[in-house]
Amino acid sequence: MCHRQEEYVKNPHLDSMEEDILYHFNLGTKTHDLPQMFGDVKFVCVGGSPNRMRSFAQFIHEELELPGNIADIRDICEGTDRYSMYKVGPVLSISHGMGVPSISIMLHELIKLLYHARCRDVIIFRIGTSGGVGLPAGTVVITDKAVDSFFRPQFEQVVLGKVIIRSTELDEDVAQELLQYSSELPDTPTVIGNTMCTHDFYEGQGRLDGALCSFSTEEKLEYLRKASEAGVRNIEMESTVFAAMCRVCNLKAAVVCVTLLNRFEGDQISTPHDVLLEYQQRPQCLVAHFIKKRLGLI
Ligand code: R2B
Ligand code: URA
Repeated sequence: MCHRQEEYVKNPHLDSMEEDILYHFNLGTKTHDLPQMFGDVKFVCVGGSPNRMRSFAQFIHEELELPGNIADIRDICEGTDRYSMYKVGPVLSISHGMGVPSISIMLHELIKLLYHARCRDVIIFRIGTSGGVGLPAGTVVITDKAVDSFFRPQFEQVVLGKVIIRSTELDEDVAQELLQYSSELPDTPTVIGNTMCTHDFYEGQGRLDGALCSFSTEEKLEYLRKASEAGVRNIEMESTVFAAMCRVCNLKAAVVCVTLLNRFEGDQISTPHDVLLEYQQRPQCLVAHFIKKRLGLI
């Protein structure tokens, strides 16, 4: 039996547009042959920093033993400095900046890109950093549910002056598969848990060290305890909108973030730079391992 995969986009207006300009990528349907450029993409990895996503592309190039030189992997979005995008074989690596508005603009254009390129069966990963809730620094958290600051598994978007609520559940099978593969990797302590997404790094995450702070140490710890009771294991700034948009658009998605500190013990990120770099590679190694397994390379 032939199963027709649902389209990734959910917008009836798109079909009547003569041209679609993906403004923040500096790409477009008239100026670029998107099916030719991206039609074979099967895995998309997104993360905050442009440099990290370039090194991830180089790393994947080596892991997949692709031909050519890593120095030749160029930024497809070099015509704009909003986002960076690298393609290595079936893997696309894109930066999304910090916070919900930045990643949501990127996701609108990415999901349209996958649609215009007629991609099929794509899995998308957010690989990032986070603050741990009761976990030692360096732990990888695979997100079960992305929750908001009230610990609700939902994302609220204001559309035409009204609040639209979307669910933030992620793909359970991909999460379980990632957890299983983590046990095959050295130095990759990994858990599955809820990830809280906030709209601020300082007050919004209960930090005492921002330019403003309106609460006591005891109130901060009480909030973190409540988060922990609600199953929250880490805190970052993009997971709810990432989960919500991918879910509505039928994209299989997972969030894999390493913790940089235990928020019960402090707020400042004081770990040495080289240790932080090693931590940041952990989600990359896990996702690379997943991709290699799926491609039958290991
Ligand atoms: C994790 O790290 C960034 C803040 O430092 C933010 O983008 C996030 O989600
Ligand atoms: N990213 C966050 O959003 N919070 C942290 O505490 C660390 C990284």
